[in-house]
Amino acid sequence: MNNKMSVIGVPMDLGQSRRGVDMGPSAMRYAGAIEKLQSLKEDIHDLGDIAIERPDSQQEQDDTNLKNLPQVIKANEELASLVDGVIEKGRFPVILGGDHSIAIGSLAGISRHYNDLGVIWYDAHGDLNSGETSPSGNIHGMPLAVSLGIGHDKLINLHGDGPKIKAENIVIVGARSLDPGERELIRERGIKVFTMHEIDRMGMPKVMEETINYLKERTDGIHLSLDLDGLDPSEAPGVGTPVIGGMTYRESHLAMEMLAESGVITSAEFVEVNPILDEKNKTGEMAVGLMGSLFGEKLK
Ligand code: HAR
Ligand code: MN
Ligand code: MN
Ligand code: MN
Repeated sequence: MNNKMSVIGVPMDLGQSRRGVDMGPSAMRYAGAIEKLQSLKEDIHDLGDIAIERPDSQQEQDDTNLKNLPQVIKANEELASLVDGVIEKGRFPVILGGDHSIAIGSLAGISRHYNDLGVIWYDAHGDLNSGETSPSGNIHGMPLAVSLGIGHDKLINLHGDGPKIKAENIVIVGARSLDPGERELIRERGIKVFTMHEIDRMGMPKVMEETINYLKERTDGIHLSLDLDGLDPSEAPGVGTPVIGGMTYRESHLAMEMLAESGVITSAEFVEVNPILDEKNKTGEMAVGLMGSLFGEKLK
């Protein structure tokens, strides 16, 4: 794995309805994210947090069902350019969210550098909605669909026209809350999903082995998009949309460790940490612990 890393914080909470996830980058920094990375890799640049525009209180909801669309676009454009530049310099981007809508910008910036970018979507949710299928209008439920070229034009064409990734290069791990439109899309496009059912049946070692082998043979880089709500809320309570029956710390740690051993991950993001909903920064600390495992920490 690349020893040179650049960290970008994205204090964005406009892709969903519960305030506080904008403090996610601070929570992870407070839990020692930078020091953890410095202890494992030789060259860490902290690029700080990008500036997020707030919606003004007079702002009218446009004719779409997408909340805070102009601000979400702006933040993601900036993130995409930054991430693009980081990879251009031969460095590994580590993105600290923020709600999951920021994956639109991450993937737009990263995908420029690969012909077949793979994505591991570690999440309770599929984030495969569009304005038409979304039950909430929250853009954090849409980034994977957007990256496939499904959704609002301005989101799809952000930092480069059209789809950024291919359906066959995605693996979703930990899904247990999928909306009807998302299920249909998964079926139609043949997206590989390991739901909690498969994790229970097969065990995490087999799930990760299959995930790694599947992506390794068809991709030229793999982005890990880790939504902390993929973990069980008893262990990661500081998230806006908790869903019971999630992956444990041990399973998640093992998953990260297997990714570290395989050396396949080329970029990563940690999203949806909401310290307002957390218990003494347990979820921020969880994120930093998983970063450690992903980047080669031993003896855990
Ligand atoms: N599927 C629901 C929606 O579209 C909930 C999405 C929740 N998303 C996240 N990211 N927390 O995974 O609104
Ligand atoms: Mn998500
Ligand atoms: Mn989620
Ligand atoms: Mn271990």
